[in-house]
Amino acid sequence: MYKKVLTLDEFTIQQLRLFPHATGELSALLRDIGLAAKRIYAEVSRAGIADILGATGDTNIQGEEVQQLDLFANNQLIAVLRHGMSCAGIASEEMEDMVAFDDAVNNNSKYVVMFDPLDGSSNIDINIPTGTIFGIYRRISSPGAPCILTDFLQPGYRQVAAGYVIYGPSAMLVYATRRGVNGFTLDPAIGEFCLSHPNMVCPENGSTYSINQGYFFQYTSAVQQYLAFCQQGAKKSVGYSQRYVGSMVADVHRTLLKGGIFLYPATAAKPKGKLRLMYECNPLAFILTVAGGKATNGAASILHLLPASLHEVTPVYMGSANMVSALQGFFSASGEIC
Ligand code: P6P
Repeated sequence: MYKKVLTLDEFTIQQLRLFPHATGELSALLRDIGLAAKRIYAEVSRAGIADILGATGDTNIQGEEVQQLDLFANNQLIAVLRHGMSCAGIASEEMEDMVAFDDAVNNNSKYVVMFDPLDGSSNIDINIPTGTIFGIYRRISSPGAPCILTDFLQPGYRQVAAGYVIYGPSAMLVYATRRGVNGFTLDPAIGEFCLSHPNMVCPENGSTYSINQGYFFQYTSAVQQYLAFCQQGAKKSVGYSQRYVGSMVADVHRTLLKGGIFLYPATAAKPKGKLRLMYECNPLAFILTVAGGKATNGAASILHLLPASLHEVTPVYMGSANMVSALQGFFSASGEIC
């Protein structure tokens, strides 16, 4: 018996049918992002063949070397969102300032989108999974005029939807609204994202912790004690294993599916953390939280941090609720305020 598998387009339209009051703008936005993701994956999966590997010679606002594929991904997302009718403007890891799509149609759109177009792109040359991360907010400013910076500087809990696309052995788009988290795997035979992981839930517990052990002596004592707990746990056959891809989307995707905890603490070299609040931590924290997980900066929920600027960074600990809670116990015991 052939099992009907919904495509992303069919799923978003089905959601629209369930909520007749919806205007369809959010569904259209998600389909636009899915289209950009297919174009990005086509290039990422050809990176070794097409002349698109390597750096452009520029550095971005983060002071990081811009890879050619970063720019390609950034341009694909801007193109589909500007051409669509659901996005008033964007902010990107690759660009210092926000971009208002200042035209008669988009000025009346009610959403803005923030994204990291290709997270982990430094791993492309060695064929390690990378990803696109995005968060969607309802604009605060009045429609009819270009969107403004205030529309972007909102706490993560105000995201209407958030998601990522992981470009690995297959391309998979995962997105959350308040109604749940769903995963769509790209079927190359039909060129569509198909619903492969409905109603995703983050297990309450897991058996992996994910952190760059190389910075151990730069971490605070609470983090060091927690890592020792994870490692000693292994002796008590608790079975904690360390897994670290070095590509946030890949490490968080594994954590969402299998449980576990992902940690990127502050270090002596990066005392405020490395990962960006607005277009890395907030979208992934939203997804994990809707899926039943937790996400904190050590002192507060990631989703309740009030952003002061587009590119600010934060320490981040996210994953299985029970594992994040256990880590928070180490912060409380040490009296550490992040
Ligand atoms: P480190 C990739 O460069 C990235 O932004 C994230 O995807 C990843 O989690 C992190 O940095 C890795 O950083 O310091 O461990 O190399």
